[in-house]
Amino acid sequence: MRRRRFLSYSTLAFAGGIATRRAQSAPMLPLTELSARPPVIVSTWPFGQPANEAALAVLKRGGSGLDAIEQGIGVTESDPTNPSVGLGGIPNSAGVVQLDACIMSGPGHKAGSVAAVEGFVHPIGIARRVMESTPHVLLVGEGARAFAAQHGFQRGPKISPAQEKAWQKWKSSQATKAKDNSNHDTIAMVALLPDGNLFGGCSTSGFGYKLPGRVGDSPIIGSGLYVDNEVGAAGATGLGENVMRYCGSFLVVELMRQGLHPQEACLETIRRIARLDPKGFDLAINFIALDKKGRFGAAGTGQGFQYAVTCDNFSKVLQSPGLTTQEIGPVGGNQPK
Ligand code: SD4
Repeated sequence: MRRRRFLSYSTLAFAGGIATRRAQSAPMLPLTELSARPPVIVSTWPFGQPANEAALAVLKRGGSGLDAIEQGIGVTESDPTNPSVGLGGIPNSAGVVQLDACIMSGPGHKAGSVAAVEGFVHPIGIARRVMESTPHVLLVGEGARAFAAQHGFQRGPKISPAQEKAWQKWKSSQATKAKDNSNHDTIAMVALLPDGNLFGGCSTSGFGYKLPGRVGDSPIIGSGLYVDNEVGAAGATGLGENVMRYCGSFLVVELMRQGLHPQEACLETIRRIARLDPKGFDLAINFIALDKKGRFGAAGTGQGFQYAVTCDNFSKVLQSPGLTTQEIGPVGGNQPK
């Protein structure tokens, strides 16, 4: 019973974020134009654009791919007005912001990740430190917090004043209204450098008013992010439970390996999930992808997903194709056996 209530609250909260994004308009380019000479940086949502631009500036100054990802995503994490990434994000049901993040390096196929970490401004930096200075990939909760403290990471409040107010309201009404809980989104960022190497990162405050300890797709390698230096990189945003049950980003990369254009790989991943899932297209999931040739793309369920692409001569927010209305045959796990 309590579980059912949690799901319905959170689904409403989540839907609010997607609706907010849908209000903005951006061009949808044909497949032939979804390509650029590296460096190319692709990230989720319009708020990814300043993050991409910061990442590109890092590369221009001679920074590494990992520096670009860390500092680019760091821009979004530092924004106290962003209600879905960093400590300005929506808290869990106990009123505490628990952050998830991961980072991957194509060279060496390295990965680092933190989940449900409280009170630190830059989970992406902590994830990188896990990758670079421990034999592990993922640290969670109290262990991640202690690690971050030991390594001197910047601390922050457990919740922002604005989110505290919204949480108090949510708690007293015990009913989530979409308008109170907009922007449940993640920054996933993937980058291709001129030397052909790929990098990626992902950071989020996750699902609003989630159960304490809930971990979504974002810090899970292969779900919220995957980088394969031979093929390409992909990242996800949306309802993590619907991504992590399918290893979504891994699947996008594997479809690129089979020769699909990154946008087709994102679309096919969503079709595959929708065919299997009892929810059909009612999944609230979105993917971005970038391949080794500098081709990129994105797709989402619904109509709302926008993503940002930045390279030397342009920086744009683009609209991805949505799959709600597309006729692809039976979905929702109802396909003939
Ligand atoms: C999560 N995938 O924690 C994240 C949230 C998100 O758009 O990306 N929302 O499930």
